[in-house]
Amino acid sequence: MDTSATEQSPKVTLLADYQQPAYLVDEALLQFDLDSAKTRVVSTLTMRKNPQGPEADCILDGEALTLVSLKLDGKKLEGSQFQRTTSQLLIPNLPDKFELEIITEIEPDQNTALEGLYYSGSILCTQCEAEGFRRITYYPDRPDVMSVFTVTIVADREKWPVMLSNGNMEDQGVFDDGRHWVRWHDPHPKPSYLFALVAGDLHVQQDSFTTQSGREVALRIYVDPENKHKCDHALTSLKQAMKWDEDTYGREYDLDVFMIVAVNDFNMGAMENKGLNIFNAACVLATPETATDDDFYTIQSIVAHEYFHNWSGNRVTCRDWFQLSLKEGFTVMRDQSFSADLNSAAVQRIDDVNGLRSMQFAEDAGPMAHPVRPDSYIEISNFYTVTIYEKGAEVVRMINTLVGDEEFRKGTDLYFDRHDGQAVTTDDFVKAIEDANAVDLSQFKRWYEQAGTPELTIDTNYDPIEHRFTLTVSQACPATPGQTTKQPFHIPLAVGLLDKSGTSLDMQLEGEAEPHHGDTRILSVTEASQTFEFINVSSEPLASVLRGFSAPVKLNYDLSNHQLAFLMVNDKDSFNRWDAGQKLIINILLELVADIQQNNQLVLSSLLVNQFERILTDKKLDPALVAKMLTLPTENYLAAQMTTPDVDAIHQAREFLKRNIAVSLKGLFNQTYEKLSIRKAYDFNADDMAMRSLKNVCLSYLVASGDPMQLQRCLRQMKQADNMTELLAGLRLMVDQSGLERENALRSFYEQWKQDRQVVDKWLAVQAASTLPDTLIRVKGLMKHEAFSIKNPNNVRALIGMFCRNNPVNFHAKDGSGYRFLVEQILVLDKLNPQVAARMLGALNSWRRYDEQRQQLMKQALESIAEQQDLSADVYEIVTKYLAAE
Ligand code: 0A1
Ligand code: ZN
Repeated sequence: MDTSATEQSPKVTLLADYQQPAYLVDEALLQFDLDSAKTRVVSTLTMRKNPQGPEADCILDGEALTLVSLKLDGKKLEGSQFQRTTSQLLIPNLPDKFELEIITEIEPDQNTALEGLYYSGSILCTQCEAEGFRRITYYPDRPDVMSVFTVTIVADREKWPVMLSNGNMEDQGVFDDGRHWVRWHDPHPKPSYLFALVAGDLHVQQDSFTTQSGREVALRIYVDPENKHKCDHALTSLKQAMKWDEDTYGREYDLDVFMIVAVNDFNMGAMENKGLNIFNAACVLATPETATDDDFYTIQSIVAHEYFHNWSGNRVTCRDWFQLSLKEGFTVMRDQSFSADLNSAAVQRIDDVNGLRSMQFAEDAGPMAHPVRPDSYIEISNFYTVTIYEKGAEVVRMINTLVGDEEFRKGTDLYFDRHDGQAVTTDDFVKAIEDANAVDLSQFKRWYEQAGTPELTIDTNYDPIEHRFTLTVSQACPATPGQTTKQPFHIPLAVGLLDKSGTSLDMQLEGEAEPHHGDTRILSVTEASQTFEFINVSSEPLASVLRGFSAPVKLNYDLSNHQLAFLMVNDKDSFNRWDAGQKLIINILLELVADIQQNNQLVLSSLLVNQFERILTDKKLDPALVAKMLTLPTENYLAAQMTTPDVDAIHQAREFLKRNIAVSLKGLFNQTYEKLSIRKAYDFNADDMAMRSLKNVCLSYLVASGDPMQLQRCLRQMKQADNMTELLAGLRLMVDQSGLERENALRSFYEQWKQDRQVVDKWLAVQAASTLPDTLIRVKGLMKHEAFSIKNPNNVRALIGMFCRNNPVNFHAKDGSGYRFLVEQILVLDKLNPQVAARMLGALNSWRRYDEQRQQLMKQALESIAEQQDLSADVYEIVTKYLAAE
């Protein structure tokens, strides 16, 4: 029976409804007759009833499939023996054990959603997480069904010389008719979301790695032949990651080969398919000429992230998609500590926290706020969020901080050992840490259950007679959709006490026999309000709290600008030094915003200029840290600090501050720039990267000073640069300057790099971020350029995403033109690629925070999307949640 279901409003999935699968798949044999227009899939599943499962019919998921035939234990099933809807296949009356043969056909080159099997450039590839496998064949497409896969691929030999799937290659051969075949076997049972297949005419870059137990693993990176010179960095990163996971977590790789494939069309960064990672080309390919330091850095961390999933995600996987942070939070935490170990730990922490505060805090404060372990969703693709990933990582990091490093490692050893080959929950993860260390994390688990960013308020008091210092910490967490009241969190609060000269004071709590030695100690905050009494404090201290950002919270701690300036140069904790500086800058900028709103004369803070001068001349400071400290917070972040953001005043205030700092410290910026302009060949190492970052910050101030000579210097840097870091830094500065020089710079950049997709995306993004008033017109023009295709997610993110998310003055133009533009694009994108469309909607996340006029315009924009018939579940979920009553 074939029922073409009529479209209803999409179904909500609830954690509370979780049931074990009714049927399990022990073995999956897949045969692909491959071509881009039509691929035939023969799936032979050895299945059995789950003894622990509910009494229910066998239901297989399947979408956008043509069913050719269905056989049960070798016998063809007629249409009356099963039921089919647009998303499921139900087979009643099955025995306890049976074999199903399902033949389906799919059309990879019609697949613009990039889920399932699709065609990218000239490569056929798959993306199955979270629910893409059901677009390849009918299957119980849920992570708690784990099976051993054997995959045979048959295709034309000329067209598809390389054919890959998960696991180890078992056999291959050639037919007389010009086709060839290959068989891959993955001995590790896995859920369908980790299935992968790739075919194409690919270049392979090879290397090898010997594991700690002495096994030799072949490493292969597959790319389009034109990119064969761009694989070295990813390969080095992979070897670093393999070694680090052995040293740090005792995790060894478990197949004979580890493969990475780069594709141009990909919805996300990369995917950890067992033994066959598929990457967005932008997250693998790099040469100094085409990739910036940030790109090199990101590639290193994404390669590691996907590799680390081999244990945190693949060997131990998620029971259901509510547990997504089980693998993602833990794996991000692991990749962050890998990057911290390999590069500058301070800079890594600053970047991680900066990202968390600007993206995740906004998510927590908006209509899509959800816990690290959500309890409902409409479309799971919408939950690959900064909350699941970045806040999830902070949650695991806090566990590590609370129990200690050795204890954490004992806990993860137990976790991997206990749950190897299983699909488990975040509770199982926490339980393993508890059991290995006899600690109680029951209150801590609220971090997984409660959404929202807790706010900590710090009050201090010093009694000079008793030499007592009292630190009172109160916590509160704002209501979020569906969660009005919250219970107190268990928060690790890292603190240090500084005396007037900046020296650390011993910290002895009331009741302790001995003072704690060391600059920092962790206080365990569990109550709504809690007081810590420090005794024997010889002089009035200044407390440095939340060192290293020990918990993902907002801090209300009233420090004067002078105290912030003091911490900015004296704090022992690099993160808090940076953070004090940022808070000082924010205070100053918000005062400037108020002055602009009241038409007051703007005045430059000499306090800030003095501190900048001290930092720039501090020879002991890592130049990378100096660069971070001199970087002003983004306009978006400033907007998040205001009750009602004033986009224009923020822009003006920031420009004013930057220009005036530049003018005041021009000599010093000049000198530092010159000192750092030593010509030497590009190398990706922490020291050189640090120098380039500071050099580029200096250049940005010099250009901001308004001196026309500095533009020439910027052009000179571009001309002389032998690397993309310096070239792009120059171009970024040029795009905010109207005039012929800008146009020439853009034109010659494009002429030089038009063959390189990664570089062209940068060229698009740089223009979309320009603060010049004609940017939207230019963005629209660029959408017609040969370099742009709306079907390519990287192009969309570079141009439309950059404009809508990172160009607040233009996107939030008072006439609503930015919002209308976004609506038009979302409606087009939703028909092509719902995941990408839904992500673009994120630009309107904070719409309720803006002034009345902009709110109205953004509301209209959202309503005009909500009104559409046939919206994807992805866009439907976001738009309805955004519009839902407060
Ligand atoms: N698991 C991947 C992320 C990912 C998720 C979904 C995708 O397609 C919709 C693709 C990749 C990771 O964490 O890297
Ligand atoms: Zn991941």
